[in-house]
Amino acid sequence: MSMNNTAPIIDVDAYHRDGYLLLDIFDQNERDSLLSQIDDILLKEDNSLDGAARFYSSDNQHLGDKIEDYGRKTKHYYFHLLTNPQTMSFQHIFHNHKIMGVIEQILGNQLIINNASLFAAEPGTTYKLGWHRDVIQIPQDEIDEAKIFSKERFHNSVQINLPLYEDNALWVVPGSHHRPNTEQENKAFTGSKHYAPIEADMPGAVQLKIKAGQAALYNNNLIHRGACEMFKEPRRSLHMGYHSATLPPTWHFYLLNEDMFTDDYLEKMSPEVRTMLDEYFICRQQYPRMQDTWNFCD
Ligand SMILES: O=C(O)CCC(=O)C(=O)O
Repeated sequence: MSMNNTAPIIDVDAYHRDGYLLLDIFDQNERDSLLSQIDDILLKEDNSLDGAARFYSSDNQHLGDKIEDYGRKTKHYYFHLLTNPQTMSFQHIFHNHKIMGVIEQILGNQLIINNASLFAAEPGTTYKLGWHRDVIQIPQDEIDEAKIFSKERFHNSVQINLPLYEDNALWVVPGSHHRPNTEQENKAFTGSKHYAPIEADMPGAVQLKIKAGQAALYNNNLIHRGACEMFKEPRRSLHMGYHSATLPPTWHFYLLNEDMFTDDYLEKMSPEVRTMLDEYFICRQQYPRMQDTWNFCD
């Protein structure tokens, strides 16, 4: 895919300095249309919302939820979109020209999608994911912070959150993506290199107030978390990750479960999404070993 000149121009230096950036992406019509495509699938008559407010731990949210379970518990849901035939009606978002165009300004061209999900919750839900950097695939004793969180190392991955309602649930520590943890941050992590305890206080934390239709682009090496005491509006936030095929991928690239791509599913995809998936698998053949992405030579 090549640079699209209708995408907004972003301040790439500010993105690299802070590790994140907010920008306007969707107008009201685009938002409403996406929202109705999503809610048509999510709010089926038979998934009645239980309304009982209690806290469900979100630690393992990345394992993914089932669409038909939506609302059975008052919890934050995480739906995988790349591997789910039920969510095909809004897979066009993966190749949206504005999204691709802004990410190309950071990573260069030949973008490959490697993650896509939907965060969804109903008003009254409490959501707390522990502070982390997205390094969960790396065994803790192999995380060499000075090597992988540095200004010198180009991080070939951009993550994007795209809320369709105002979303205040993403918290970040600005600038933490290109340096190891400070002593105070290490204290907050209490010895873990993956997740801090849910109630940990993180120094320098900033809550991102992302308006409906805006996007937060971020370097997912940032110390960040998802957390909201109580959603006042529904949460419908799309979440995607890309890298450029012009450079080796990072560990974020390896989350996709290849077994989910049955011939039947691949055949039903739109030609654009099918091409994106074909490009993903070509890249995966080129870089088959996830552990090379952190055990690299200087
Ligand atoms: O809920 C969010 O916005 C952030 C989720 C998150 O931290 C993650 O998926 O790694």
